[in-house]
Amino acid sequence: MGVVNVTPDSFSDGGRWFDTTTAVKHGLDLVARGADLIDVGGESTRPGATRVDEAEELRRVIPVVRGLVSEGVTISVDTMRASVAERSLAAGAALVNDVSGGLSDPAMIPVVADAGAPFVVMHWRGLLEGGNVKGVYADVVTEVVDELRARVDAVLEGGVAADRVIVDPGLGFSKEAEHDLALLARLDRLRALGHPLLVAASRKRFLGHVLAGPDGAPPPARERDAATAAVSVLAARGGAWAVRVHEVRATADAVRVVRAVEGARTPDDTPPAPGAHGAEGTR
Ligand code: PMM
Repeated sequence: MGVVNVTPDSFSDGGRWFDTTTAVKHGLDLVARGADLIDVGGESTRPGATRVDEAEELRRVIPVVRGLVSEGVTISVDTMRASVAERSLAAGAALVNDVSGGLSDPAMIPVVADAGAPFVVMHWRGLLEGGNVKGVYADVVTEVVDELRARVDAVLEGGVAADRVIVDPGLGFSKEAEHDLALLARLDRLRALGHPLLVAASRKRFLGHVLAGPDGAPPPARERDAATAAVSVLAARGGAWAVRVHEVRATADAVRVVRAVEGARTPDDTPPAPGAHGAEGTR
């Protein structure tokens, strides 16, 4: 899933694809580089971002959805507003990606249910205004899994079919780097929810944290694409359905390599037991 943020202020690419023509062209470029679908968003979710009004969000998103759909691109719309989801679906979008998992707008779940569209339900503890006060966990993996399960139940109760629900741990949303890493270490627990899993790590703060130099300074967001591709490999190995990324080429190549190596396994290829070669000699 390639990202097209039609915003002046997104965290890693704000302002770059802000007019319709540039945004459509960027979406097509991402498809050429290997994206299977494009996630179009008109509102930044970065901490402290001010919400855009509905009319402005529609103005940003709908022409880009239309433009890409007319080119045959599969579109996901990244929005917390039911009206934007509804208009995007009418314009040909295939999927709704709501970072609030239907919590932000009570009309969202009925709109998605009526349309029969796939719905990304992300783990979310509210808007990130005033710092990361909600990002406190005793056991982040268990809490995120439990809270996601509760959201999935609510979405199903609202009429969305079970086979339309996609889950997402919401990396970086009310989470510190240690929380994001713990979640990536246990993708199996998220997979056990029984729904396709979306992993959206691209260029996020926790990668900056991992890559920080001796002075503690993280590299800028646009220099985190190799790190993002590493997460894409982990996600592919962990059985994720999709990864949401800003720079598609590195991820598409990385995932193809994972697939090729996995395809080269023969049925009797059992991996060696841990430590199996330790006794024979350390080189
Ligand atoms: N993160 C961002 C935006 N949309 N959607 C899903 N499903 N999951 C995410 O983690 C997510 C998202 C913020 O990233 P950006 O502003 O850098 O694109």
